[in-house]
Amino acid sequence: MSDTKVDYRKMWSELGLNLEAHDALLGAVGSLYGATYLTQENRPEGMGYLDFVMTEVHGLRIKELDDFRKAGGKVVGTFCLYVPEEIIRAAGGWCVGLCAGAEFAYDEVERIMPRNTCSLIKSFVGFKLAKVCPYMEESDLIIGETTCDGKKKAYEIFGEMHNVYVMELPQMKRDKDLAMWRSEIVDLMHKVEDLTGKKVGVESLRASIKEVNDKRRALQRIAATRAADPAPISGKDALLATQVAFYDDVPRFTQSMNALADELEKRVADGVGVAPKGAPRILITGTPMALPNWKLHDIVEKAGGVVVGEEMCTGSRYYESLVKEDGSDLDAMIDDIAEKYLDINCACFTPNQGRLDDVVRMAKDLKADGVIDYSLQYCNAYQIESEHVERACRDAGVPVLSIDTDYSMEDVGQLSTRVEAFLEMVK
Ligand code: BJ8
Repeated sequence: MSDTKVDYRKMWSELGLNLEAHDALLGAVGSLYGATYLTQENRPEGMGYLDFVMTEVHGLRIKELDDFRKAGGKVVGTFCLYVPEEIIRAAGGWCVGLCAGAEFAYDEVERIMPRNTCSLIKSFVGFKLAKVCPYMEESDLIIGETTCDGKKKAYEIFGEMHNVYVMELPQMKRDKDLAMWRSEIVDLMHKVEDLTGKKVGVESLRASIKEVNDKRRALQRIAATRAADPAPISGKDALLATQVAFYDDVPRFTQSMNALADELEKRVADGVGVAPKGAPRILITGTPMALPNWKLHDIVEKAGGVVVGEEMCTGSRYYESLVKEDGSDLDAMIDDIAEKYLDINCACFTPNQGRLDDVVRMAKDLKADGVIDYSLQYCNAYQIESEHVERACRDAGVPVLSIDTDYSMEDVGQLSTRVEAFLEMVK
């Protein structure tokens, strides 16, 4: 959202971006950010860091990636939580999570894939076709994964436009699946080593495990403060922290989030909140909300509720569990990484009881008055799993509302009416 007229245009142009389309995207994201974020009252001061990061989202951070690559470094882009950042960093690469949270160039996308494809997939293909994402263009390699069928097939098309490597992810969590997954992680390690020209060693992997764990620990501290009533931070701001975690510089981000957590812990001790005490508290579960998808959080919070947690890949699934730090050698560390990552509860897996348990546990821990189960349209895995989520919540005595939507703003009025009625019902 930096001023598109100055500074960075040469860099964007060298990256091959379509400057006109890129200006349009940046302008739209800037306006949305202003309307969604900067209108909030009583925000924690620590959010200033994330405001700054967002202001420079295609500016300073891209310059850092650019300088890193010009000095011989390699950038690896990812789309899914299952791709272990620790391995990429241990091989000397930088990892950036690619966003795919906005509608762009759908007309072009629908010429090459069905209309009834989920927004997230259409978004990343659209960003590539329209040449508007500098993170994609800075990625020397993009890692795909065999999660849902839509992504799996989309990577075949995407692979014709970019250097893509696909990891095979099992769909069950038996011992033999873990063994297969571990071998995929070893293959990824060799792939990234070939790219960077650096071997993963015991010390580098140990350091990267610690570094990424520290980032997750900072996010865990922020998440824990959201159990307080009044909540010390809005759901929107907490969501933004997780979204930025995917692409910001790791040590700098961790330091800033620990400073934010210090402030939030003080707010809790002082009884300071962003929403009045007693405001309806909502846990959101479902498909990930990639930048700049803030739609549902905004609807809930503008209707007088407060989002106190996200059971999703841009939420607890990202930071709740850590890789063990006591692995004695490379093999043991790779075992630990394989175990931690296979433990993520995506609806692509069957059965997926762990997610249902997490939703109920989080609703209790965060004292949520209700759960909203959010699915992107045409995402079969999450839409079908919705039945189990509803049942688990009802059995636990937690009211639940299921919502199917996409990235467009056309249904905001209708969703607001449903959310307002739900908030009224849960209080
Ligand atoms: S670990 S949730 S990031 S796969 S919404 S593209 S599933 S049709 S995003 Fe995901 Fe990894 Fe799972 Fe998380 Fe397909 Fe559904 Fe679209 Fe989805």
